[in-house]
Amino acid sequence: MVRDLMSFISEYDPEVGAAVESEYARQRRNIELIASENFVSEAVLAAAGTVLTNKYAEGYPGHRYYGGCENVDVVESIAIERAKKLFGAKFVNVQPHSGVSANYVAYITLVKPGDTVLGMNLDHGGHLSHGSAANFSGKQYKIVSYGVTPDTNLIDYDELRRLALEHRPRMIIAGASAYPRIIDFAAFSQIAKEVGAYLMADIAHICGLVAAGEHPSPVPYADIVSSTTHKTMRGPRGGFLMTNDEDIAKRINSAVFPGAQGGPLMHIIAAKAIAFGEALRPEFADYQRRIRRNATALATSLRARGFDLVSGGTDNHLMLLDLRRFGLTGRDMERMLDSVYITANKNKIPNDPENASLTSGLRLGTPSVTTRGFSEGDMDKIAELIYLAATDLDGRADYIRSEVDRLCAGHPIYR
Ligand code: DSN
Repeated sequence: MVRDLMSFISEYDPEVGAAVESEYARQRRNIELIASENFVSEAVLAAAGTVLTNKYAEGYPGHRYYGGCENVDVVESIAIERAKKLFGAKFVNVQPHSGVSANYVAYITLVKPGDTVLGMNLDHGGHLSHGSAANFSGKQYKIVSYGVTPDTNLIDYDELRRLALEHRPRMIIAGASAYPRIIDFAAFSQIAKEVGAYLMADIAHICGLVAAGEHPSPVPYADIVSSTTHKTMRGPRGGFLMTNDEDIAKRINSAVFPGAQGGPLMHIIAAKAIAFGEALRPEFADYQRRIRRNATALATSLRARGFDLVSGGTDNHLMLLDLRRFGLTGRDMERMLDSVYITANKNKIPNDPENASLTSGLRLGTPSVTTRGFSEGDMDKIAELIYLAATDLDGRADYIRSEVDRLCAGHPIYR
């Protein structure tokens, strides 16, 4: 199916078609270790390419601002009901176009510009939208940042509580995009309650793990849970929001539309519905278990080869390498790996001496390779290839490429 679609595009518009075909070839050729990426099923891919892209449907099922919405109403209702069942949430909004859009809605639902918000420091593993100065969050709100302890690199819950008591934030954000350990949502909730703050949990990275019970769920604790659908969740690119509070649910709905967005992307909502349906099947829980096992195996094999891991390892789908012992920056390592067909991203480590364009760290994740069917044994081989790239790229580049080729040929995508 994927090939047929690409051939169709290439015949119709060779210029765009050639770029799409090259990207498909890159995805098939490379070992993908970017922790936030994945390969969707053919059904999710097909749904994203349906005629639903033609339909305007501002509003919500049964209450739209346009005629002809009877079919997209069915699709959106299926997506909502499946997400509710999957996460045990009372109210779900599946319209946010992305994770940042979902977070923006959480802000405008719960806080006013100028309010104090306590979020995780970007350099300690947080996300741009948790208060970075370059993002709307850092520009419109008074941000206080918490982080990890220097000795363990684990979230410092004592310091979090101290900051909350000192600054009395209106909202606390729990969640991260480069934190390899379990997040204690119950502890966050206790602190938020103590200071009378709203709790927002951003599970964009760990969504699939939460759905499968491989990471504790924030749904019983948080006023709003925001997420993407495309990372560990393995759906189309997009966002969604959950709450158990009926009043907050109403405020979320009007904050999404007309507050922050116009027409929802109904083709993407169809793809989200399919992804939530896939996640309700038993094999999805097995997939999430394998993501974690592969991450643990990769972390163990990298440590055995002398790599330092921030916090010493991983509990989830990702890990953060501290490359200083190898005399490399994250940018060096990202480029070196790219040249041998292994894809990863540079990332700051806590208290990083390098700037954001260089960084001392590299983030690695296992959702994509696990989707391809890579096993724990393959993780040791990947660790070996990363080690060879870091220590003898000139001498071993051909060997690394041939091993990447062999591994990827054994686990093709979209057969
Ligand atoms: N860009 C995403 C990530 O890579 O984690 C976060 O938005």
